[in-house]
Amino acid sequence: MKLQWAGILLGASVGGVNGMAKYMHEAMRGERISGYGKSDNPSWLPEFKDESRPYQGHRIPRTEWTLTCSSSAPGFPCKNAIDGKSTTAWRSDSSDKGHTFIVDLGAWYQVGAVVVLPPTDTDTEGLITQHKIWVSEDHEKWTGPVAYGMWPSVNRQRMSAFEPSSTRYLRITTDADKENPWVGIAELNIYGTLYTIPRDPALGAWGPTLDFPIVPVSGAQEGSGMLALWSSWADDQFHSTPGGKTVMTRWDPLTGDVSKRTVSETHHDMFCPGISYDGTGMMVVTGGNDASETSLYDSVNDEWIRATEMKLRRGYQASTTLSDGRVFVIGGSWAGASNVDKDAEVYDPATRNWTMLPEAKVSAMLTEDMEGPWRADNHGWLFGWKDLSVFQAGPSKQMNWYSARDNGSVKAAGYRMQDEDSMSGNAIMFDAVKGKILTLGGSPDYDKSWATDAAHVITIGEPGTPPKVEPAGRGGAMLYDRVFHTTVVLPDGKVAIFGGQKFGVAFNEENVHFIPEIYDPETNTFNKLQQNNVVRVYHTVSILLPDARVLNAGGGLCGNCTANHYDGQIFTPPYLLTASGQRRPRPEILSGLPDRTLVGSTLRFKTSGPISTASLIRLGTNTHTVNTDQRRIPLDVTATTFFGNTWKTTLPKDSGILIPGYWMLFVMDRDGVPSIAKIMMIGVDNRKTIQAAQDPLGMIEEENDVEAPIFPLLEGKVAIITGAAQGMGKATASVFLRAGAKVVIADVKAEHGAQVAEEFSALGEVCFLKTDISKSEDVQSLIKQTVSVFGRLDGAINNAAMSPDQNLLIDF
Ligand SMILES: *[C@@H]1O[C@H](CO)[C@@H](O)[C@H](O)[C@H]1NC(C)=O
Ligand SMILES: *[C@@H]1O[C@H](CO)[C@@H](O)[C@H](O)[C@H]1NC(C)=O
Ligand SMILES: *[C@@H]1O[C@H](CO)[C@@H](O)[C@H](O)[C@H]1NC(C)=O
Ligand SMILES: [Cu+2]
Repeated sequence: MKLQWAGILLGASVGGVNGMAKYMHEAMRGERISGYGKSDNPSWLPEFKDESRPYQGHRIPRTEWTLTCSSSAPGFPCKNAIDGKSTTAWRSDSSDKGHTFIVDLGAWYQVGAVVVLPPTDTDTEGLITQHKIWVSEDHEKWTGPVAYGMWPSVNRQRMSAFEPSSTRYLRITTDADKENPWVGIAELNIYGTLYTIPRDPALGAWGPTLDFPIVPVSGAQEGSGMLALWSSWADDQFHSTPGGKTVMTRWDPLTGDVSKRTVSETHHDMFCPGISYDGTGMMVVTGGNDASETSLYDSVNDEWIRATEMKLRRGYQASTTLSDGRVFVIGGSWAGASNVDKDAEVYDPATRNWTMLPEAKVSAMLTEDMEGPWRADNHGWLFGWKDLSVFQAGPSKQMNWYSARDNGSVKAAGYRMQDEDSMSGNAIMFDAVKGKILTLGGSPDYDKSWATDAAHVITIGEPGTPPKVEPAGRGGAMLYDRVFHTTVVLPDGKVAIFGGQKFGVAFNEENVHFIPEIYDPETNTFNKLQQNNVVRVYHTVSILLPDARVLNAGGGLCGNCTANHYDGQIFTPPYLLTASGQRRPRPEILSGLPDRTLVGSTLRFKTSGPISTASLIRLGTNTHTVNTDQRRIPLDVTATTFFGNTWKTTLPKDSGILIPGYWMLFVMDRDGVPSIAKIMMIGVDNRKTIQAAQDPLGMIEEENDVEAPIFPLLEGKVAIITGAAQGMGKATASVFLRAGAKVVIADVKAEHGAQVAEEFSALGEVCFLKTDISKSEDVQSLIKQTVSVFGRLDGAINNAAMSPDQNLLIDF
């Protein structure tokens, strides 16, 4: 403890030293360690009975505070918010401009949480739901929001916990809300820590906190770019479900908007489900508390759709998407009886029906859990692979190859060296081209079990062949023993690992890891990332965002227990930060990438500056440590350019590697700084799946009239198109480019021609040559220049209305 205290003083910022010293002195005297001084001895104090208290947080004494509120209703002054009595409150007026509450703490503290008790006598009137919290050392420069989002709209104490920073001023703002024209605070308390966490941008950075109206236990990236997160039938518990509904929140990373709704359309309590994006981009959520239901989520239209029930009842099963876009599900004895073998079945998006695979036996993948069969088939580490196969990498010590052909099959695939059963460990395909899977930690039993630090790289090849297993990191180990941790593959191929415990106990918050780590496949090492101050253990999720940051959220969902976390935190990986913690400029994808494409296609696109690599990461879905959707495909890019920064890349042809569904394409510059991703639906050249993809809701009855992909028939050919600055000639140039040809746009209109060439530069190699085709010497020079630029000439389309010297152009 002594050492840590020394660190505090060293770590305190210059402005904070005096305040900290004073606070430290009081804290060390013991009696004021929670701030209960003579003059701040409230009759009401926050209690943390139904959520996790601010980690190592101490209530800051309120005697020196000065309050400023944007307005006060008569008889409800600001100061009522800190008078120690829960029966008196500050109330704002009913302004439609929103409200602000500013606290001057009178000194500097490492502030890390705000706890608000709403007016206790008004039911839901006056509740603050949407809010933003800002902090400042000097009232001039405000940092934040350090936390924002939506608190649950029930009349009870609510909290925002954020990374502690030196703060003297704290500002809470709420937007105008027609439903709730005024807001109130019966009691406001602020918590500080007795330590600072040194911040090193080279290790990444934490913040802001997102406050959610639910405890998010499951979450998914959406094709829309938003995030969907959900709990169970209630926002805080999964027990005693009445069934039939789920509480969901959605976050829009662009606007910061957090919304809430109850999903009852699919009659499905989606707690503890299997989740996979099928080959049409529809999220398929199976089983859980309502163990036979299937819910489909069309994120682009924000619509939940009920599908056929599974053949078997399941909870804690795992699912993965096959090379043809169907979804394979296995295990799940946690719900719907554990005396039946939960063998595999397959969901087909084209018919929305399930089919059993009676020979794809679950018995091959059971662990020897001390709690018996209801735990033994939970949370499989599944990877859809070539030719309708599935590689099962764990958590059982036995690995297996499954196949979804005919009646299904299973074949043993060896062990992860000496690894034990690794329940609630993580497995992630960080390089699908090479078939590389990283496995991390877990524990032999689901509950009350010691975690391991075991880490392996498994390389899979052709289905059914033995995989190669190698130790990952020094001695085949992570830096820490972890179970209930979460893992995200980053665009650059590194793998970030968050939270978890040393000794895994559900809904327990001891033996917790606050230091994330990152695996670098190039050096085969694990390294520390920036520490945070919020516990993330059982029931947490981590999801890569399209802007290459990570959301690390949730924990708990245990009713009136102290492990509930109604929030998430954004982690910014080191690749986005300069040495001083500023944002590094990112490359930008400007144009050329389609919303939909097929496996094997060649993409041409334009960026704002030079790039060196690109990668695809499949949209992730995460619950209970399992994210079978997430995988990464490194892409080679080549420059194709006259105008600079136009690139070409070819996608893998095998849909067992490039599993159909939604993918994010990131480009990275020379320093490894990733762009914001372009989200694309990548399909297989299979009419049934393409049709379902165009029409996820099954509304189109006619033949689909989608623009047919243009096949690269003219790959490598060089063509001149005259009169291509506009109209037919321009359209022809576009078709030629999309068919793979290199095109010379010849036109007498210099300005138009150059513009068209620039516009088309994302489609392929194109240049403009000003040519008056009525002049023989111009035409001679056009041909000469074309050959000198492209090395050859294969053909010409004389679209312009004239020919030189009134003669027809011959074919070259
Ligand atoms: C799907 O299942 C439903 C109900 O079992 C059945 O009526 C329907 O014919 C099936 N459709 C297909 C295409 O198999
Ligand atoms: C699948 O199993 C059924 C029932 O046992 C059997 O009749 C059928 O021949 C099997 N199909 C294949 C392709 O093995
Ligand atoms: C939690 O406690 C409150 C107050 O005692 C009670 O109203 C609520 O129903 C409890 N919730 C659960 C999930 O037990
Ligand atoms: Cu659970």
